[in-house]
Amino acid sequence: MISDPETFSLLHDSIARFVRERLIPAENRVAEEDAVPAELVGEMRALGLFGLSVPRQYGGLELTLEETLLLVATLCQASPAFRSLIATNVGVGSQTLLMGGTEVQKQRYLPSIASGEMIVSFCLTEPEAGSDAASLRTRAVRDGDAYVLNGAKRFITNAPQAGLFTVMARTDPARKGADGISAFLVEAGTPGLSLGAPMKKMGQQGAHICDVMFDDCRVPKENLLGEREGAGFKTAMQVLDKGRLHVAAVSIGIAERALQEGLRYAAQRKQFGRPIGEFQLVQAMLADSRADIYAARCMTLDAARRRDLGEEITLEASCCKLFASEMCGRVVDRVVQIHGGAGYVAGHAAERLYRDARILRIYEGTSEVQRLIIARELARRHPG
Ligand code: COS
Repeated sequence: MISDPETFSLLHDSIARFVRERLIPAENRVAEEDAVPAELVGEMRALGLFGLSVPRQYGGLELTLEETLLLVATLCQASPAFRSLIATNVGVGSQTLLMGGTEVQKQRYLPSIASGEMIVSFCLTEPEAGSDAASLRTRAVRDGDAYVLNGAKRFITNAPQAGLFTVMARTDPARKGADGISAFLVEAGTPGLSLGAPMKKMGQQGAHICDVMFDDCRVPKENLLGEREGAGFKTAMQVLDKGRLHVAAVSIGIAERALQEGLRYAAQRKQFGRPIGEFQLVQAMLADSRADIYAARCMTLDAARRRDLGEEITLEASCCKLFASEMCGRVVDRVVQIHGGAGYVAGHAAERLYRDARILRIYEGTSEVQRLIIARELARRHPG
């Protein structure tokens, strides 16, 4: 849903210009230094990018989901590392607070999350609990006016920069599945909280992940999300419904950029005396990519509009995440193929995009998990 087309169009234009003039020229530096330069982080904050989805009363821009995803797709025409920096503040981090937090918790943290002063990380995955998220083992035991957390979280996006961690931990060991899980707001610097070294990754240099460890980490009882035990897993799943649409938008943005690279190369590169774009087998790869991107875009915006209207979109979000991330994999692969040997050489955008895109089919639920969710939702909506 676009709430105010004129204002949104101005905002979209300014982000598109920022992507073109500031972010794309900085991509190689980000990849080489494995960091987003501080001046660009400042500009991203000034544009309000960290608070796109946060309500105005907490200092954000309060965009609808459709508006947010349109901007995310545009932002992702530059290296996805830029989007990754705002991803947890705009997506899973802030949304956990918005969907499950008390008013006091929201007022305490959301303004600095919206401004980008505080980075928030979402801690669900563990070394032994990936796709089977409900089997997580991190424990939270009530002790007087606090909970004591012990356990470890894995592959946590933005953890090296985070000022706040939303942590899923088991408060009821008698319940092995989802019911025994609660969510906690743990501030960086809390004794007993420590970080592993940033992990080296296949792609998306400039975006950082690491392990987060809790060793007798005392968290005030007021930082139990929603001050309610046992609601953490469901909140995490609701948040992931939206998160999966974000990943679909990222996939659309990366694929769009890859297609532009493919079109440019096909027009410039000559073989057999002609630009390779004049050969039908190359044209077919470009045409299939455009059709793929268009389909992903239509379905993702449709699901976002439905969510904006208050519909439950678990099935649709998984369809979009599955289709768009697989689509992006196909597109970047074709674009490397169009580039031939040059597409395999470091320093070319096609080679980087190929590596950057691989994680899309894995994080926020693998393609296999999305299929499982779609099948379950189908069975639920159409009982025998
Ligand atoms: N919205 C609201 N509630 C939800 C929900 C959703 N999207 N998905 C599940 N729930 C609820 C269920 O209704 C169930 O509640 P009841 O017991 O009251 O019925 C509860 O949560 C447990 O759900 P379920 O039984 O489906 O849990 P499973 O252990 O079978 O796990 C999957 C389901 C596999 C879908 C889940 O573990 C998952 O999404 N795994 C992937 C994790 C992931 O995406 N990780 C990425 C890292 S985080 S960035």
